[in-house]
Amino acid sequence: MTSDHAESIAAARTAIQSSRNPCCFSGAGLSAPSGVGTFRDPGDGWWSRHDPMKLASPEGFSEDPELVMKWYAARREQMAQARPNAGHLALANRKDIVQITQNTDDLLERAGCDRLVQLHGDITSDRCHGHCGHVERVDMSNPPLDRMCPACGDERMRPTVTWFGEALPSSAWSLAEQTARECDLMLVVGTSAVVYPAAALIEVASRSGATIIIVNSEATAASPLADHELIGSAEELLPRLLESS
Ligand code: BV8
Repeated sequence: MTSDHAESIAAARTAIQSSRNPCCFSGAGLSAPSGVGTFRDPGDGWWSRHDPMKLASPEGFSEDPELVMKWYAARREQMAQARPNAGHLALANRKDIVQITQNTDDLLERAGCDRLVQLHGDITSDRCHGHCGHVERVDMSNPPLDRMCPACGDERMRPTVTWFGEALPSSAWSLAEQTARECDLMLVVGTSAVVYPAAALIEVASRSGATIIIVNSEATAASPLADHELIGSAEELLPRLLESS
């Protein structure tokens, strides 16, 4: 840990300690140390092997439902092996921090976060693509493949996640927007900040006067908004930022 790194951690810690209404906005980089693939990191990112607009979209699903469900099965099996890391646990121990996440895994929940807003849905269940309302939890270590909805039989089952071109869950979005407007500090963790409208929450918080602290392994599109930017792994930095000394 270089000395200026230690100084920037100390400055960010002071800002967090004096905040009265903190929130956290997280992305795939928070779960990466748990072995869950990110979306845009070169090399192992999920999108590097597949075209996101093809696999995480209604068009891609109707074009090749078997391929899409095989992609989700691979991701689910990877997530089934994952455990919450020190970053998840450090966040879970701070019950004063509202968690807004783009992640569809259940690691923040399993770490013990109870104030959790999942903007892009939840990969641990499937629902009827035709909105008959049928939902079922899936066995992540033995995930289902392409199949028709057992309730209506008219449409296929698909993950309860928000695909490109689909609206975010309205209750989650309005809660996240209100939280971003009212917070006095936003901790932005492990996101490339390129997916909208989620990434706009950082601008909303900044415009409302909140202190923006970014924890990421590289600079991102949100870097210009940062009051403090800590470049490094969330698994290592979050305990240093959040744990009481
Ligand atoms: C909407 C769920 C309107 C699925 C996801 C053209 C066509 C269609 C739409 C659009 C278009 N152009 C623009 C759009 C809008 C589109 C969009 O933003 N596209 C972008 C990509 C250009 N948005 C949408 O379509 C949204 N819906 O606009 O609807 C509408 C309104 C009303 C009615 C109907 C429609 C829906 C967006 C949601 C898409 N779903 N996922 C699934 O998971 O399969 S997005 C996907 O990206 C994930 O959810 C993920 O969370 C999200 C963001 O990615 P990140 O989390 O940031 O991950 P990434 O890999 O990018 O970055 C990780 C970062 O962590 C990196 O910086 C890395 O350096 C860092 N890192 C790595 N390791 C660590 C680390 N940092 C710290 N520590 C570490 N150890």
